[in-house]
Amino acid sequence: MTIKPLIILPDPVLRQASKPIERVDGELKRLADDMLETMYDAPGIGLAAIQIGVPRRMLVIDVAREGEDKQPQVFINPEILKSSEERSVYEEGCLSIPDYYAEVERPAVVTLRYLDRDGKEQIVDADGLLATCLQHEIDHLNGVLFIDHISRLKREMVIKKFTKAAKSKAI
Ligand code: GNR
Ligand code: NI
Repeated sequence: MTIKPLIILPDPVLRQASKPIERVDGELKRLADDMLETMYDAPGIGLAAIQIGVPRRMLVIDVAREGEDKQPQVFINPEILKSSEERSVYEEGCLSIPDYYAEVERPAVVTLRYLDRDGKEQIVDADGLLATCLQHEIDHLNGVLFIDHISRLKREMVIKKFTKAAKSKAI
């Protein structure tokens, strides 16, 4: 297992749409394990493959609370079948936009179809933090970031700040 470097805003890779996965094989399982290790190391509660530069439709999540046993979950080719009318608001962050947080409103409950780590189709209802995190990660698969759900003024300020930081770090 390997910790991979994270892709950070404003890298255009984050705006790429990820491609469906055709085969759940050993190579894909190794990628899932690397994603989990990278997520736990960060630390974060979710990670999409594109955040380590791999444009494939897979994400990992662990929303277990501190002190609870680990609950690593792998979602391959996830699709939202249904979203609730009810909304919920969470303060979100993103490993690709370090140290920036903002409230985002999303559907409170989503019904999801996906393949698990063994390539088996699953359909589940998710609510609470899991629902928010799944929607945040599925956005990544479509090149969408949580700052796309906040005001334009705030978004432009964040992008400007990260663009400046990237320029000052470039050699
Ligand atoms: O670690 C993360 N925390 C988080 C908090 C609220 C809503 C979404 C998230 S996902 C984020 C990790 C990440 O950037 N995943 O793409
Ligand atoms: Ni993110």
